[in-house]
Amino acid sequence: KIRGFIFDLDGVIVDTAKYHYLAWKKLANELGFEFTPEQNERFKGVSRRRCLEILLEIGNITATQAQFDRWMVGKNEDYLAYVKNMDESEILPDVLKVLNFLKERKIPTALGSASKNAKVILEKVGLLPYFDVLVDGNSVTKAKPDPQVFLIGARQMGVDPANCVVFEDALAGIQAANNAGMVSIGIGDKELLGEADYNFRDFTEIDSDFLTRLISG
Ligand code: G16
Ligand code: MG
Repeated sequence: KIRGFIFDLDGVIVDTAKYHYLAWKKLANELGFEFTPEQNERFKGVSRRRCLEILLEIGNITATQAQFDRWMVGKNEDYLAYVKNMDESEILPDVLKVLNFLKERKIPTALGSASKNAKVILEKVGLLPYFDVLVDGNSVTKAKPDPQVFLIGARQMGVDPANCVVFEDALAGIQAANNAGMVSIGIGDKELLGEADYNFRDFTEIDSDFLTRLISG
């Protein structure tokens, strides 16, 4: 029986990956190399610090600590310039349908994201009131596939991990949910997310019958 619902942010609720991509691409170009959308796939669900490490590997660049820190700050400023213009039109299709289903039934919800900007993004798109618990990049020390982010979310909701479900678009996130002993739902490419308990292309494929079955076990 599912008692708590946990949502990843980027790729599940909103498509901020496109803004992350543009900000990383700008930095790569400034450093003199190209960064493609295909390469950006590796950045999904990965912390900002780890993304920069991967980017510098791609460009074959060694950075001093000071440069590394400066590039982290610069990328985030560029990213936040995009976030600043976000509004409710960027909520992915039928996400609100699912959130309203849960709200009407007073079922606990949590956000479980690697992003340190999660709260401001939820505010921008008007979804902050839909979440009882926020666990983001500011409150975790271990990255997905470590289950930490989702276990904290379950504890703060007051729900046993075995009674939680997680919506995720990244393989590491599905693995984190599985490692937490939760039901995992892959949102996106089934080929990439085959380890999930259930797979859907997006929330338009999730109907109230499915949600009702989850909560009535
Ligand atoms: C998101 C994105 C990642 C990004 C990370 C950290 O994860 O998918 O690409 O690097 O957040 O973001 P920030 O730089 O805002 O702290 P998630 O877990 O929401 O999919
Ligand atoms: Mg994601």
